[in-house]
Amino acid sequence: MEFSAFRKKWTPQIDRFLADKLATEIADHDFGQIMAYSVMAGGKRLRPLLFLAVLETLGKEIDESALRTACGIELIHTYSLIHDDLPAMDNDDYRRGKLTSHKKWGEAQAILAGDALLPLGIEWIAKGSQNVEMTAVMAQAIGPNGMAGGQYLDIDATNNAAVKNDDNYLNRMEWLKTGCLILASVEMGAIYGQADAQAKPNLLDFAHAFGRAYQIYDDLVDVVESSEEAGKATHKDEAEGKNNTLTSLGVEASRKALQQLIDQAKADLTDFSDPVLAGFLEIYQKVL
Ligand code: GRG
Repeated sequence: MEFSAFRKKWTPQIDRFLADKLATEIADHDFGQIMAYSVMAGGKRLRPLLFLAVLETLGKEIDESALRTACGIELIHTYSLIHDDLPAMDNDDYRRGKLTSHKKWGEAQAILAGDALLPLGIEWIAKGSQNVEMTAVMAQAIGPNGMAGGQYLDIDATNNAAVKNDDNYLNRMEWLKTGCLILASVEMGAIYGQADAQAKPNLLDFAHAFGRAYQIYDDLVDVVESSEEAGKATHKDEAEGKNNTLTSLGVEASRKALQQLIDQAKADLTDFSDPVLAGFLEIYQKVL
């Protein structure tokens, strides 16, 4: 299936599943509402869509269990955003065009909403997949050797001027923060869809290139949007003193690196006849 049709078909189903289950499966309705406020704030659902797209690519039927597993990934992603926005971390007032969780509900409730979304996501993955390996893949991707480790490096770098231009450090930090969860979404799809020994490495190679590209894209979006708004190239992260590859590489070199990763990701998909995964790469055109 083409990516745009796939996205149109599954995004509303992901949204409905998340809304229904958060409204009915959380004993305390008010707490469920605080969690749902951030989950239902209009995310792109990139990671659950990636997981489902791998199943589609492998010809595996997408049923309610697959949907619960996919939505578990989105719960975990949302936890990371809520905690990342906290005053102790990025201190952001807005996320997905709405007040951040701590601005809306207070810091303690935002911490708790994140604390609850993380294990709920793991529970949905475990129950949806009935698969220990998939659950472990996710736990590893978000732990000290994954997303939390990347966030640690990011926070640590703010007090360490030496690493701001250290490409190895920045690449590692960005991979752990962003790439690991994207890779895990694809790897879980490969396990759930029973990818064979030829398909699995190709899917994982695609996920490596796609995940690395996503962070570069995310940094470039800020540049493109701020230059469209202001008529000149300003960069929000530079202004805020953030650490990323873009501030180290510069805009044109970042675009070139992004194009190389897209080409690599496309090459990793040549064995698959279904076009859905290649379609995810179209989102990058906006910044090239
Ligand atoms: C708190 C342990 C901990 C980790 C936080 C995710 C994260 C790590 C930080 C967020 C900061 C950031 C910009 C990371 C890059 C990843 C990224 C692009 C997140 C936004 O994901 P999208 O673009 O957003 O999929 P939506 O809102 O569409 O879900």
